[in-house]
Amino acid sequence: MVQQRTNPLRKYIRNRKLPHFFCPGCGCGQILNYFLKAVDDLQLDFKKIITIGGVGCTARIPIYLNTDSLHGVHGRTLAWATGIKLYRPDLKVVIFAGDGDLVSIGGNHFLHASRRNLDVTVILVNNFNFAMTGGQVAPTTPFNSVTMTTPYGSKENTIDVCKLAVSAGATYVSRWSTAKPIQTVKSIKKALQHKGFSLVEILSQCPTNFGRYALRTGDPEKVLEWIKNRSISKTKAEKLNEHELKDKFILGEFIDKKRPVFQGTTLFKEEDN
Ligand SMILES: Cc1ncc(C[n+]2csc(CCOP(=O)(O)OP(=O)(O)O)c2C)c(N)n1
Ligand SMILES: [Mg+2]
Repeated sequence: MVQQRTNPLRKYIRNRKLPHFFCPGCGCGQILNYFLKAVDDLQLDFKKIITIGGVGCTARIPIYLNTDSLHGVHGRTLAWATGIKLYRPDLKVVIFAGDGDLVSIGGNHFLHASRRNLDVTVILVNNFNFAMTGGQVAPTTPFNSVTMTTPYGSKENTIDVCKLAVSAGATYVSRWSTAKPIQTVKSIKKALQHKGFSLVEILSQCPTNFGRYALRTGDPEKVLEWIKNRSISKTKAEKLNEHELKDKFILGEFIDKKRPVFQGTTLFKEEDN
């Protein structure tokens, strides 16, 4: 008799029939898996985690999770997270944000949540474009890339989200890619245990839109290869000059420090804290 094996992480997935939201080869499935592996390794109480998604491919990750979750307006994940965290500081809030969601429409919330050291974890899926809406240019799109809205190549400078987070005041910040599962899981574990604003940026392949327009390939492996070829560790990057680092993605941890977390100024009386 053939023995049926169940994936040990299956217990964290909502027990209903859900459609498959992601395109073949999309990195979102891997990232969902990395997050669950981190939760399982840490044996976190899943009922004490709230997951939030805005709108976008990435924002659909929480739909699969058997946590209380919120799926709402594009770019406003950190506004909800602030409200939840101030009312229920005992809950762990995890945000799955697309690059457009976090630093384009949601850029202002991102600066202020970092500045306040809001005690939440942000898992940023950087697929270099607005994927769900068809592949428009995003603040993370590499310079000169062809996208659906930049047929002659994007002429806008790219935001380094990790640098932005560190300078705004976030207290745990790292960047990895879907090609680095061990480091990514380790980093998500650190972020989940961190008290304060933690950001794990994960560079991820979007074959359907970024691949097709910018790299002229819809092959997930080739898009992943492109990410891998451009990636360099922080230790190696420290020995290179600005010119040599052009077009490179620096992977590693950029900050891990302690600082008082935001608890609001008027919502709670001193004795409630
Ligand atoms: C207020 C608002 N503006 C714009 C949109 C349209 N919209 C939906 S998803 C999206 C971009 C998603 O890109 P990103 O956040 O990078 O997520 P991805 O799909 O790439 O994972 C946009 C512009 C919207 N739903 N709501
Ligand atoms: Mg995106």
